[in-house]
Amino acid sequence: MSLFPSLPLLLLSVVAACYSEIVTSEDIQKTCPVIACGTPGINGFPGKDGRDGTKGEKGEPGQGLRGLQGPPGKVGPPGNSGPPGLPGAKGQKGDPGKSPDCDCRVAASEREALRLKLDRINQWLTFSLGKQVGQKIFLTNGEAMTFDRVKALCAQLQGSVATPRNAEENTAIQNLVKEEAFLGITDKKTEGRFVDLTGNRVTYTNWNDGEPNNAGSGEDCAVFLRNGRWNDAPCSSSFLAVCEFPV
Ligand code: MMA
Ligand code: CA
Repeated sequence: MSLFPSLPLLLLSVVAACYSEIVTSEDIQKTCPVIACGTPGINGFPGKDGRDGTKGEKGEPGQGLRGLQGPPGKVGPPGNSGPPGLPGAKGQKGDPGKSPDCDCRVAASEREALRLKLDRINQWLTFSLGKQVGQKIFLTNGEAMTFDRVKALCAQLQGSVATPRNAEENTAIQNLVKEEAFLGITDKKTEGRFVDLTGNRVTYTNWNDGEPNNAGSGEDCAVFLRNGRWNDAPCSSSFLAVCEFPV
């Protein structure tokens, strides 16, 4: 709004006010005939300052340039560890493992270790019993029993009833036993025809004088005598169990 149009109005107002005051002063002087009037008093002192006005509204921020942002502060100390998380999802199924048969390197080393161990055990047995002949060893548990039980016992141990094939093996048995023992030789099937447990006729024999004689009610089993020679005797009798095993 321009100031120019209002200036004449302002001046007019001031003039009017002065005229009015002058008139009032003349009126007062004109109404003084009754009361003895002195000269007008001087103006009093100005009144006290008025009370402070109400606080104004907050001004707008200044126009000055804002300072640059300072460098980041130091890293604070690590916080406390949080609670354990929830279990993860189940993983995928793994690859199929190798078959034991395929792990030949380990199996071979284990086989070699076992073979060496068995060789040593065999040496201990041979040293202790001293009855190994070639690739065969004769062993006894010291018990006397019927032929059928000896046969079953030796088979259970993956062996067979002692069957000397030559003088050397016969001597080995003689060095092992101190009592009469069953041999793996019978003539059950055909009297007088002695065969081994596989049914083959034996080529080596060492019968005692006068044997085999099939004495009494029948003697179908071969028995090793203390002198190392053989006698035919009943299979139902009990004699020492001696087995032979391949080494
Ligand atoms: C016993 C018995 C026979 C053997 C004769 C030898 C009396 O019978 O052992 O088998 O042939 O002795 O004299
Ligand atoms: Ca006899």
